[in-house]
Amino acid sequence: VRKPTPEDKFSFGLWTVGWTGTDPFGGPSRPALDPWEYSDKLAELGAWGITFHDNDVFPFGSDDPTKKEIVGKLTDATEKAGLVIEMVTTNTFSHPVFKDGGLTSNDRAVRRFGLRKILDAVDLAAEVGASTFVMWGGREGSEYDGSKDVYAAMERYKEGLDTIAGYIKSQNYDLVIGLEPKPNEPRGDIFLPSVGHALALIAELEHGDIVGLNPEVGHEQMANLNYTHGIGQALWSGKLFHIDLNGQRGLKYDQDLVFGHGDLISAFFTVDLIENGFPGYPDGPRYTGPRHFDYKPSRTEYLDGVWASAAACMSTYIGLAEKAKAFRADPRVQEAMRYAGVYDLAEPTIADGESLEAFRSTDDGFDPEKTAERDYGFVALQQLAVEHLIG
Ligand code: 3MF
Ligand code: MG
Ligand code: MG
Ligand code: MG
Repeated sequence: VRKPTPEDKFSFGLWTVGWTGTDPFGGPSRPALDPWEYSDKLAELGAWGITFHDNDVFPFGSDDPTKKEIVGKLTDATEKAGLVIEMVTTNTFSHPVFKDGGLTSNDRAVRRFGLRKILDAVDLAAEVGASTFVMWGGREGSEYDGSKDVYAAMERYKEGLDTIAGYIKSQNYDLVIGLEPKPNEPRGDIFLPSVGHALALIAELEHGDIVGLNPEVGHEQMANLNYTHGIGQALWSGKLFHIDLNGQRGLKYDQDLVFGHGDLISAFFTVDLIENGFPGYPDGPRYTGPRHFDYKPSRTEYLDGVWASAAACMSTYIGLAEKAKAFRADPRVQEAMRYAGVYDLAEPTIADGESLEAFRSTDDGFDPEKTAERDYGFVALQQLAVEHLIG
């Protein structure tokens, strides 16, 4: 597999390569670097950009001069390394003040504090030239159904999002918001548990035109959902603004494995959709944003392993992209797709100009028994994908 280049648009959260291995059962298994110490190595590996939470860079509660100084060191380092800062987000989950949420805490004073912190991070995002502002409401949710008025929580979520999106517009910031769904962890249940839930909330917003999604592979898979379908629907809705690529093996805690180290065939079709688009709509919507990794270098690894795992994310993506190109170009695959009716799904069911009356009164000589004998060949098509994948 070839080496990544900035044209690949690979980016990494500072909290990914910067994760020290602290989990609920143990402390750090490796040291933390300073926020500006990641840029050179990421650039050397072929990354294009970085992303961060406000408090990945400066500690919670820092005063303005401290923030300015630390952010300055970071932007100097990224510029020197030739990296962009493509996305910024807010940490409204680590400090215990957010234990019942930021925008949907039952405590109004916490909500007011949380919203101010998010607006500050929006200013920071604009200042460092980010194009996406991600919002993962990790503590928005509950453990016990009796503790939360869900109607009120949706009202407050909407109020918060419209305030933030309205502020972005009022400042003419070149920013869009990407909501990140997750079903659970750290809360027992998190609001906006899936891509679909987030799309439904966006549809209710006043400023929903600049609010879209940042779906994460593992988050959808933790809910046993299909990530490729999730981003496919988000694309169809014009709402796929950003992505979090990683790996997850089944219904368990958020593993944040290296991309492809979970469900490899699902990762193959995710990359196939991103790189090659919808088969029946060659001119249809495409994802052109960053290939952003939100993974955790496993706790068993030390610093060499951190960099090896970052390189693995990019290498796997490139390898899968090459395989997916070959898959689509393979005449056997195109024939199998034709046989399977994949392209036929793009044809409207009722013809242009055909009246509903005419449509209902013709049966086209359709024979359900005969048609039920159709062989779709989906298995053969899938086997071609597997053959491309294993080489
Ligand atoms: C948690 C996540 C988050 C979000 C991040 C992005 C800490 O499971 O995935 O990472 O991706 O907050 O904005
Ligand atoms: Mg995550
Ligand atoms: Mg995750
Ligand atoms: Mg994420």
